[in-house]
Amino acid sequence: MRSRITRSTFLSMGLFSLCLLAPAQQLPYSSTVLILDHPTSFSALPNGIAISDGAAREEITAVRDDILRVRITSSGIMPEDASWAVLPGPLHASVSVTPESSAQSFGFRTAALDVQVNRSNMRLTVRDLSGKIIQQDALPVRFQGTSFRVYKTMPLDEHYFGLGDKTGPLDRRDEAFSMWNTDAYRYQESTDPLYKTIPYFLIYRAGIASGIFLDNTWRSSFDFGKALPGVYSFGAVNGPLNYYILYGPAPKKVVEEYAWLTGTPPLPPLWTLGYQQSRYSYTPQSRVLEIAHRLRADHIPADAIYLDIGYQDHNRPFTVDTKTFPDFKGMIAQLHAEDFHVVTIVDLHIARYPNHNYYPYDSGTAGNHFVHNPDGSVYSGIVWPGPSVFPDFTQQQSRRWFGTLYKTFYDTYGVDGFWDDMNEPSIFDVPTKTMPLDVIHRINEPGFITRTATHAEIHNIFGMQNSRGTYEGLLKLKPNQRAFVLTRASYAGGQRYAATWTGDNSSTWNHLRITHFMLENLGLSGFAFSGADVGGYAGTPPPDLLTKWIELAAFQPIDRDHTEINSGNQEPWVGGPAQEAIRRHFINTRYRLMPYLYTLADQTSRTGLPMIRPLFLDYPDAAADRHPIDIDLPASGEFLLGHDILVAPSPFPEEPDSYAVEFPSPVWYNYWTGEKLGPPAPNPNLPVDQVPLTLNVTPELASLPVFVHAGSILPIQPLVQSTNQVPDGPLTLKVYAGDDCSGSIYQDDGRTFDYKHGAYLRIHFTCSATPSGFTVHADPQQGTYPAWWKLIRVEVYGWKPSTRSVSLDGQPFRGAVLDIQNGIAVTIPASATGFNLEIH
Ligand code: NBV
Repeated sequence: MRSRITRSTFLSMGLFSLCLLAPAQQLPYSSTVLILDHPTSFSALPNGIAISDGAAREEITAVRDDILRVRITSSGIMPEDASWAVLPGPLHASVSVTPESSAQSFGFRTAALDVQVNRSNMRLTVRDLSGKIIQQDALPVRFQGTSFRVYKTMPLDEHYFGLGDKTGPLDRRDEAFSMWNTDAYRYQESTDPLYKTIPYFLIYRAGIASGIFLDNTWRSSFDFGKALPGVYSFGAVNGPLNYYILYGPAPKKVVEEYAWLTGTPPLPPLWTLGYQQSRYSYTPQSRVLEIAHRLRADHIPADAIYLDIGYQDHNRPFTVDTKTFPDFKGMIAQLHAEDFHVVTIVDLHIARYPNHNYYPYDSGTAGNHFVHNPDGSVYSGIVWPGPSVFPDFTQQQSRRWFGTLYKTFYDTYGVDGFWDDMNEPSIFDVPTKTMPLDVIHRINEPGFITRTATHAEIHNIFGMQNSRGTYEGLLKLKPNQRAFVLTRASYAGGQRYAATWTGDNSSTWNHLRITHFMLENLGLSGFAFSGADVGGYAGTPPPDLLTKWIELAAFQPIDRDHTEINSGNQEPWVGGPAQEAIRRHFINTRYRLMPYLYTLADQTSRTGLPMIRPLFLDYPDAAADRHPIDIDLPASGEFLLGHDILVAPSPFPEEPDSYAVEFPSPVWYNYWTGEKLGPPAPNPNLPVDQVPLTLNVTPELASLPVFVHAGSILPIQPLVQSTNQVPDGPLTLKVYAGDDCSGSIYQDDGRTFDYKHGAYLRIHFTCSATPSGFTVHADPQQGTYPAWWKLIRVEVYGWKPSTRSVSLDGQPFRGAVLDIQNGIAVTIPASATGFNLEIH
């Protein structure tokens, strides 16, 4: 049987409109349709199977027992096997499989999965070893010209997460998205596409998670039952049909598998977890210092000040406007002396400014580092500096050259981090907002065939390669300093080079409401170090909105207040002392929680598990039917900071109405008071294990409901005004009695890579309550980094002492058992060999 090849006129697009398009913008579709539904041959491979349908060939292979790869070519020739996202090891990894076929299907088994292709219609079904369907083709794979589409069945109770920074509800179900990196100033809840292309999503159904990663850099699209009910689909306009299937069943395992494929984010410098102050633009120099001084004078802890484009001479990257910044280097030295770090924006476009000793342009031209038009001339587009040229970031040598441009700012001026904006790339005065699709990029890269590629192929990775050039350049300049890069555009795997933010959001309550959805989906998509402009970028927030935003952002990975040009001031003191006091309280809380945040950042950098998380990631069994409770209205405002902290703002933050907090497990504690909540009272209509713990909350401006999971041990430090300061006083361990009680602390110098050679500290804690007493145990310290604390104050919540006698490492201990709100506290000497504290 032959595959069906049909030719049809693409009437729905309208031939007339097609004729009006300039050649470079012409649609990449032809009318030739190829449907893969008549397999002509099957063969076994050591690591999978191959199927032919006429000239078309499909290969399904096992990368690991729990990760499959599907590659399909309509021509029979597999495209180049190279990836910007997948690390070289995983790209070439494979495991051997056990062939397993029947009269109906041809397939194989791994230690985790059963993979079958139907012999008559070529549809793929992936099951777990108990026979549960994980993923199944709903329709045949379809090629149309250069484009392709894959269709999967969409059970009613399945939910979809990820896809990077897309807006809309947390769950992607019933939504559709396209991937085309776009400068989306003032985007709203339905705006698409946005800045990043992360063609990866996590699938979750009744406690079982899997994932799909389409590794294709061309314009792609994802549809979750919007076009065809009961079917989700994905495809791209061109490029390889090459996707990975990741299998959990635990959702965390899928996240870790995606990190195994595409990399984890590096451990960030500690200061980047502090509060950061930004605006477009703090200028002149005196205004920058004024902001810094006010933060210190008002005792608002802060770690970084950002300089937006206003510091540059005529917006030319790698320059300083010496009229407004007469002593740039001195200003930075002064900010350093006051414990601030400085981040400068450096856009990727280089001003086309010949014959003026503008080194970035002159050296880039001499080295032939800029992208070209099809006729071989250098492409030029209008951006902030006026006519500009664009580094060819897909050439290793051009990235290296670009990386050297940071030398003066990084080495001489002492700038601490760099902010890569406009790298979709954004181009002014053209309707497409970007380069023409036929602009020519050169690929000159280990692992890739050396060739040219059009902008249509490179567009979605341009920002990622820009941030890679920045990151790797900074590491070259200071090999033992952790580099900090903040990028707006990126592609899957870009988390290896840069943190990110959600672009030009708005100062509205609705944007505050959707921020955590964006950050959670970014985190599930590899970008764990992310933040939204606190207070909103476009417009001026009313004081209450800014206050609430600062409260919430204190519990999110990157906490940067930023706003646009000509908007009202947005610093923490704006709106008066009463508002400022609330904001200070929450920023103080973040700084006290810094050991917990940094310990989480360390976990993220090793595992890829995000800092801000949807509830189902850590509590997949929260509901009896194991649906993700994040999609329930009561829980839709909630998010987790790590496993232990639950933040529960109103799901509709502008409304004064009370709301119910729904907890993902039966016992939690109030973070602010230590009060124990739960287990829930029995409900005659429900089995005991199905009664959720809920709490009714009346929203107040000055408070934010935050809870701690029973069985957590949180490390807390004395308040500092910046992460440069060594905390003065004991380390506090807040111990919340409960089952499987544990916690840990990770510390190092916060700046260098010395931790890779043993200069870190990691201590694991456990606790248990027995009839005879309450025990808190610390394992011996791992690593050689010295602790800053000499004393540890152990606070225990949810347990009452009887005799108040205390023993430390088996010896009677004289220290007092103090009563604190809802708990007790004992202070003991710290020891690198660990301790065993028993309270009776
Ligand atoms: O550099 C100016 C802005 C920046 O403040 C913002 O954060 C970026 O998302 N930038 C966009 C360029 C122009 C915005 C209109």
